[in-house]
Amino acid sequence: MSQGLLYCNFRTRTRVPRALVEHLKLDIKLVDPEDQPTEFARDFPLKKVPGMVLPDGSKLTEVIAISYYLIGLSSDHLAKEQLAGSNIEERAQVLRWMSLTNSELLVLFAKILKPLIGQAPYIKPQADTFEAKIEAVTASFEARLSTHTYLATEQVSLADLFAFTVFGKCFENIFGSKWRAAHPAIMRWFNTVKDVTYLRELSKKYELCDEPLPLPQSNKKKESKKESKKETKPPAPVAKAPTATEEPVEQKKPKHPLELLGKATFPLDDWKRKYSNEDTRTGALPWFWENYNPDEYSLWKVDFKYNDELTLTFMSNNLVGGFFNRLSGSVKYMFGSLVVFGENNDNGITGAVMVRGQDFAPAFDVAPDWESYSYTKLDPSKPEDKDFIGNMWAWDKPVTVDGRDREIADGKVLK
Ligand SMILES: N[C@@H](CCC(=O)N[C@@H](CS)C(=O)NCC(=O)O)C(=O)O
Repeated sequence: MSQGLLYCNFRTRTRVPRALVEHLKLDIKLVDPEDQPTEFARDFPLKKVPGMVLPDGSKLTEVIAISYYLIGLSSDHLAKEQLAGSNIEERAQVLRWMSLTNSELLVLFAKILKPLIGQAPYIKPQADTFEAKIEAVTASFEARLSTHTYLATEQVSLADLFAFTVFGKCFENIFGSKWRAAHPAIMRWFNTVKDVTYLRELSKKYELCDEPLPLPQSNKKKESKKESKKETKPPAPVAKAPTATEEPVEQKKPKHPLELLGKATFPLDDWKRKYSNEDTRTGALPWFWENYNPDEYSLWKVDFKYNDELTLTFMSNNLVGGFFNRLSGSVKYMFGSLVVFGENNDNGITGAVMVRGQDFAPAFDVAPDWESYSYTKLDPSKPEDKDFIGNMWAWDKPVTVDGRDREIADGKVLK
């Protein structure tokens, strides 16, 4: 009998549970909430991952509880003891570091990141507080790791696996090279844990950023204006602290750079409706080629750069879903589709996207992960490029990659 069902996707808290299922060879069904949205919302009204349905129908939430439950299912006693701790002291230390990672490090990371990627307003005093708090939290990791190889015990435990996935996200987005140089013990530990089999297979290589993500554009301007006026202006009256309902002036959204190109004659919204409502080959595509205006829109082949790090096809498709979500700020200037070709543990991501203007960057660079993809301009006057675009938008034929015909396993449309 199956040992249960685990809802997981690309989000950070699902990585360790998924790794445990794979490495402990548990008979657990992995389901993406997007594939069973009704059941997921019914069973997990908070709609957070990970969530587990146990064989008796009861529900389990919280990454720490789920991780312990999964380990408990394994018959591998050595692995169990190593990961969860072999006595009460060790188990308590594992829980301690997992909890600190989950409720402090990861939460502060999200609070710092969201304003930088446009998901929350940027309020400087709040941002400063979060920065100070995350510095204090990471200082306790640095202190522990200055005198010990691992976080909780003398071996790699669950705490290391989980903290690794969270630090990985921090290094990609907010802890740049300067920060990392100032935390040598954390870096030594991160590089040691990186090679643990539990993580090697499921985690993509984290691309450590040099510089943290920049402040939102409007804030940067405001800040430098303030700086230059500092000496000439009398002291400003004490500013009223922003309340939840009161957006500071700085929050005004900057215009999208593609707005400057003016209104296009090609009716993008009509095209998106046609694509959704009509048969792609016989209805939508003929209309598209009749109306497409290459002076207004360019067409791009988009390829994921790290196909050899992809594992399950549904996870690759989630990656595309996440990328498209992060492109939402530009979607009114874009249309396209990326597909996942191949099968589990041998798949890749490619596709065709149309963007306003002749450059891909202004449309794509709103997504923090846009540089994980390569962009090659397509010329629809060439039959092979035109065919590629049609195939990527119709999904009805295998795609040829490096001379191999690969079946399309899944895909997502950006519209
Ligand atoms: N307390 C929960 C938090 C779970 C959680 O927030 N998961 C995030 C992904 S890392 C999520 O599903 N967020 C979706 C949302 O908040 O709507 C736990 O520790 O597992």
